[in-house]
Amino acid sequence: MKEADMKVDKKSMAFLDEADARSGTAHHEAISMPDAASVIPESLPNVLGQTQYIDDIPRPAGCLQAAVRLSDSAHARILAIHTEEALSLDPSVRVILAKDIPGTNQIGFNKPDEPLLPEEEWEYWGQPIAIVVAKTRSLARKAAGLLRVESEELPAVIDPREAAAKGDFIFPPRTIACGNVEEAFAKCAYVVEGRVDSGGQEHVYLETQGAIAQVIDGRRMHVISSTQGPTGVQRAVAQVLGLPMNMVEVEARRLGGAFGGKEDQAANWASMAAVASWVCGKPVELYLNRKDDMRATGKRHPYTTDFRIGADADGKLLAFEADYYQNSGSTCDLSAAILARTLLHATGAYQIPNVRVTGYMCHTNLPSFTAFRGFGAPQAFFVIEAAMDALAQKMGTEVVELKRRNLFREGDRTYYGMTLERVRASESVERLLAKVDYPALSQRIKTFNATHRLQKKGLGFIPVAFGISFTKLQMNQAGALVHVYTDGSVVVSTGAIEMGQQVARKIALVTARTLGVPVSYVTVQRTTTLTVANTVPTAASTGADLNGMAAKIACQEIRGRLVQKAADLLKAAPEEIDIREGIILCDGKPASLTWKQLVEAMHAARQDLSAHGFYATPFLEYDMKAERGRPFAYHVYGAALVEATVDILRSTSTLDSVSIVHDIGDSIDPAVDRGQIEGALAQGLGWSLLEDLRFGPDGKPLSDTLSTYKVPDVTFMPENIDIEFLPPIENPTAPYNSKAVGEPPLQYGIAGYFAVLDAIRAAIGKPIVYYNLPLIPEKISDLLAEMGSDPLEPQAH
Ligand code: LUZ
Ligand code: MOS
Repeated sequence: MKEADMKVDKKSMAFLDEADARSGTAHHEAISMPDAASVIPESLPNVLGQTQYIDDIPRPAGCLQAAVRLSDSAHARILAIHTEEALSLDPSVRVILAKDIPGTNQIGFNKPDEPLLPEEEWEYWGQPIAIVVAKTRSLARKAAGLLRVESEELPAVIDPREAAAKGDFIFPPRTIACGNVEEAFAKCAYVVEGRVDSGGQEHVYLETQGAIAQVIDGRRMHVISSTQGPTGVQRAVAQVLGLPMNMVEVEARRLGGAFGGKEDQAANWASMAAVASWVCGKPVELYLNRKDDMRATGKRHPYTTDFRIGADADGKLLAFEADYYQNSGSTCDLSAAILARTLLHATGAYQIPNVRVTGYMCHTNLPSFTAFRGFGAPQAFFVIEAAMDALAQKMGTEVVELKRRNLFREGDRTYYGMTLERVRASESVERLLAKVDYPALSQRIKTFNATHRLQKKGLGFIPVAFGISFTKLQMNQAGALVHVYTDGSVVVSTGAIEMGQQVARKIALVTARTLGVPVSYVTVQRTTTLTVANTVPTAASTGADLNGMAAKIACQEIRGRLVQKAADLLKAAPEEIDIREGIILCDGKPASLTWKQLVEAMHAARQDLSAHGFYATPFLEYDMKAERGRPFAYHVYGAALVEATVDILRSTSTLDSVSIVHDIGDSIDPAVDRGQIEGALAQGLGWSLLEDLRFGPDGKPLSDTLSTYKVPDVTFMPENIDIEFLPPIENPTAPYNSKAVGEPPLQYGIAGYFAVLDAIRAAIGKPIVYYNLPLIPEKISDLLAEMGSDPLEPQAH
C-alpha cells in the first residue's frame, strides 16, 4: 500500500473518529458491554431536544390541520350531522364524514367490526364521528365543536359480566384444558375459590397519537405515522382510500412512547389524516390533544375473573380453574390475541397438572381496549397470584413457601403442551430470597408491626415466567436492510420502531458486532414500508429479538463477502481472516488493509455492499383445535419482592423497596435493559396501586385528563430498587444469547399489590381476601374499616 493512499484514508476516516469522540467510544474498545453509567449515544438527541416527533417535523407547504369530533354518549343512532355552522367559521374548514371515505370504511383487521367513521351508530363515549380540517389546529378544533349532531340514545352495556349474561361476545369463548379438573379437586385437601378484578390502564405515552399525510403526484399516498406497526397502517390506509398497498408508503421515525397503544390503534389516526388529505388534495396533519387521546383511544383491558384452586395436604398444587371475563370494549381490535396471552399465562410461574381456563371476550360500549405492555399476561398473573394468596390464607401457611414448592422445573410440560427448557424459576427465586435474607426480613417486618400502631408494613412476592413470541404464529418474522457505504459507514433499517426503548441502540450493537466494526460506524434508520416490507408491529417484547436477528443475518452475508475479498487481497485463506472493531486481522494480527480500503476494493470490483436479511423464529408450532403446542420460543424468568408501608390514619401506601432477580440472558446493553426493567416495574406498580381508570355507569369517561388519572412519578417509586441479573445462559432464538426485556418485568409490579394487602392484614389481624386492583387509598380505607379497634384509642398495658 502506498504512503499517499494511507494519508487519504486517514483523513476520510476522520468523521468516524469524531463520531467516536462524541459518543465516548474509543475505536478499539469492546463494543458490546457499556457499563450502566455510560451515555447511550442514541439517546443524546432526545436529551438535547433534537429528535423530531410528528408535531416537530416541518410541515409540507399548504399543510392543513385536522381535528376530530367525538361522540358524547356511549351508544346512539346517528340521525344527522349538521355542518353549516362549522363550515361558516372559516373558508378553510372542511368536514369529512363516513360517506366521504373514498375506499372501504373499515379498518378492523382481526374482525371487520370497526368502521373508520360510524355510518349509523356510535358505540362508545369518545368515538370519532367526524373529521374536521382547517388551516390551523385551533380553527379545526373549534369547527369540530360547532358540528350539530342529532342522535337517538340506545341502551349501553359497560359491565363485562352483563355482556356475558346476554351472550354478547366478540368471538366465542376459548378454553385450554389439561388433565381432569373435577377429579383433581375432589382429591384436594384444600380448595379455595374467589373473584378477582383488575382495572384498565391508560398508556399515557408522552407523544399523543398523530400522523402527517400527503398525496404524492396526485395519486400516491405518503404517511408519517406515530405507529408501532407501519405495515398495519399501510394496509388500513390502502383500504380506506381504495388503493393497492404499493401506492401507500408509511414511515415511522421515532415515537414518543407507545406501550402497545400504537400497535394497532395508530392506524385509525393515520387513516383519518390520509382520507382528509385525499379529499382536500392537500397535506394534512392530525395530532390529538391529550384529552381527545385519553377519551378516544383504547387502554389495557379490565378483567373480572372467577377462579378455583386446589392443593394436597403438603401444598402441592393439583388443580386450577378460571373464567376470565375480558372487557373487550366496542370492537375486536387485538382482544383475541390478548385473551390468548392471558390463557397461556394462567398458571403464572407454577406447574399445575389439572387446568381448565376459559376466556370470554365481552362486547361493551367502552373504547376498544387494546395492547398494553404485558398484553393480557398481567391480568392472568394477578389472578394466579391472588389464587395462591387465598390458598395460603386458607392453609395458614407462608405464601412464599407455597409458591416456592410449585415453581416450574426443568422439563415440565405446561397445560398447553410446551416442554420447558432452561427453566430459571427456582434459580431466580432462591437468589432473590437469599439476597434479601428473607427469614430475617420477614422477622423485621413482624417486629415493626408489633411495635407500630399507626403504620404497618407488608411484603409481596412474585415469581415470573413470561412467554416470548407473538401468540399468532405468523407474526414471528422480520426483515432488515443493511448498506455499507464506500466511506466505510453503515446504515441499517429494520421493522423495529424506536419508541424510547432503545431498540435502535441494540440493533446498532448487533450490526456492529456482526460486521466487525465499532458501533459508531453504524446508523439505524427510521422504518418505512419501502425499505422493509410486510413487517409485524414492534411488540410482544420481540423488537430486538426478531429485527436484531434479521439484521444479523444481513450483516453475516455482507461480512462473508468482505472476508472473501480480504482473503483475496491479502493472499490468505478466508478462515485466516477476521474483522473486529473495524480492524482486518490476518492470522490474528492486524493486516496492512483497513476497513475502508476493503470496502472500496469491493466497490471497485463491482461487488454488492448491501444485503437484505430475513428471520422467522424457528421451533414454533401451535394446534388451535387441540390447544396444544409450543407457542413461545422461550420464557423469561425472574422474581421480585416488594416491601410497602400502609399509613393507618391516612389509608395511603408507600413503597419502601423492590428487589428483583431477572433472567436477562446475555444482555446486549445492560444499561438499556436496566432502564426497561425499571420502567416496566413503574408501570406494573402504577397499574396495581395507583392508576384508576374509571367510567360512569353511563359509560362516560371519568379519568380523561392527567388531573383525574394519576400516573407513577418519582415520589411514588421506591427509593431502593435493586436489580440483579442472572448469569448469561444460551438462547438460540435471540441475537447473541440476549433475551427480550420489554414486558416480563411489568409483572413484578403486581407484588406491590400483595405487599400493601399484607400490611392491611397486619393492621386488621385477620386473613382477609380481597383482589380488586388498583389498591387505591379509597379501597385501603374500606378494608381498614374492618379493624376491630380504633388505632387512636389508648392501649391498655
Ligand atoms: N401483540 C400481538 C403482542 O399481536 N401478539 C402478541 O402475542 C403480543 N404479545 C405481547 C404484546 N403484544
Ligand atoms: Mo405491545 S403490548 O404493543 O408489545
